[in-house]
Amino acid sequence: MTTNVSIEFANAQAKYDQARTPTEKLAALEEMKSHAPQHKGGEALKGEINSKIAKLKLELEKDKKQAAKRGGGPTLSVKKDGVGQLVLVGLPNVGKSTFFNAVTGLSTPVGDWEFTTSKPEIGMVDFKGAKIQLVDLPPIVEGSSEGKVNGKEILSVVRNADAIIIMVNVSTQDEDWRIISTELKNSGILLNRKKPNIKITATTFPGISITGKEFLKIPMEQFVNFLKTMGMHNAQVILQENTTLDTVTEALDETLVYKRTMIVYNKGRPTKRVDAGESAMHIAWDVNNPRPQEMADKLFEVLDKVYVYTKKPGQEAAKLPLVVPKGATVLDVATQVHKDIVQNLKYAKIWGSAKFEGQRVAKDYIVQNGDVIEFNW
Ligand SMILES: Nc1nc2c(ncn2[C@@H]2O[C@H](COP(=O)(O)OP(=O)(O)O)[C@@H](O)[C@H]2O)c(=O)[nH]1
Ligand SMILES: [Mg+2]
Repeated sequence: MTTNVSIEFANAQAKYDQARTPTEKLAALEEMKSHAPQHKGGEALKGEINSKIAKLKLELEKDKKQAAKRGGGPTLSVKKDGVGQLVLVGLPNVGKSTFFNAVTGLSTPVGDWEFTTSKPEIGMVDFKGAKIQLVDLPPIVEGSSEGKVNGKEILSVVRNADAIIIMVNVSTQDEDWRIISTELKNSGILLNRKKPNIKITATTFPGISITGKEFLKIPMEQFVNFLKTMGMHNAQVILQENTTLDTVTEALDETLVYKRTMIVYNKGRPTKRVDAGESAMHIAWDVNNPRPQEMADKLFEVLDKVYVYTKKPGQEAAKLPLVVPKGATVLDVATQVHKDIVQNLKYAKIWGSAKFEGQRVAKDYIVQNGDVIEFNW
């Protein structure tokens, strides 16, 4: 565009050049507009930006009509089974199938040939009698997100999984991680983080009202302009965390999915971790010391669920655990057991996480791993 511009403008322009989606481009253009020079040439530049914005708005409309499938193209699906579905992701030859066989007890082909695994293999991992589904996938390579070696199909399985196990080779771990996280990101799969917390609701009042302005880290005008560009003219916005154009862009992008991840380091002893986000889990693994039991515990932990045992008054607790989402209450557990219990539940007794064994707790008590719950109804 022009040469005589500020650093802020140049930064925004760099963002524009790197933007992948129309929404990201729009956000960058809005930022460029607010940093456009004030001198005469600046007006022409603003005009140029405005016409780009108008064109993108049309593109965005078209995109919406094509439904929210990022990347589009071929997909593959693996039917879910058990208490949760985990997928094994990694570059060729890193040892995924070897790990898969060790924890599932199956014997799918393992080998030095780069593409030994050519389709998803499904296995079940025993966790205290509950079954976790583990899917061994063909490898991810640079360019998978563009369709290289069935990348679109493979990544569509990853998108649909409950959580992801990423295996890296210790001697190339940073490069492995860079390639895998980039391919996942390009497919709209973000790891170990939450969607930015921005609530936008349409209102019947004209204009945009913002609650939590102190969280806005960009000029108000830029923010409001961006929302209007995105078609939001009458809206109530609630901000609860620091907000920039990047975070709003992400919050508005419905094609993104968020997954919990465990990084498994193979073929050597790791001396540091890859930068996979705060909530990522990390574990070293070695085929000569496979520790299937410990792996099963870790796989369950990645799912972010809780296992409990139910019992009837005067009887033994169930042998098989019941698996519920983390944060589930006594009432949530009852809902999974029987609707009669839900309707007539008076109270529950808990052995395990309660202050004392057999303590009476209310229906909204949050259950913990290993709790025994007795329903009284
Ligand atoms: N040294 C070593 N070799 C391994 C380990 N795990 C797997 N391998 C070898 O690495 C090669 C590729 O393994 P495979 O499980 O097929 O990898 P995949 O392509 O990721 O499924 C095979 O020759 C395995 O025997 C490990 O922990 N240590
Ligand atoms: Mg394999």
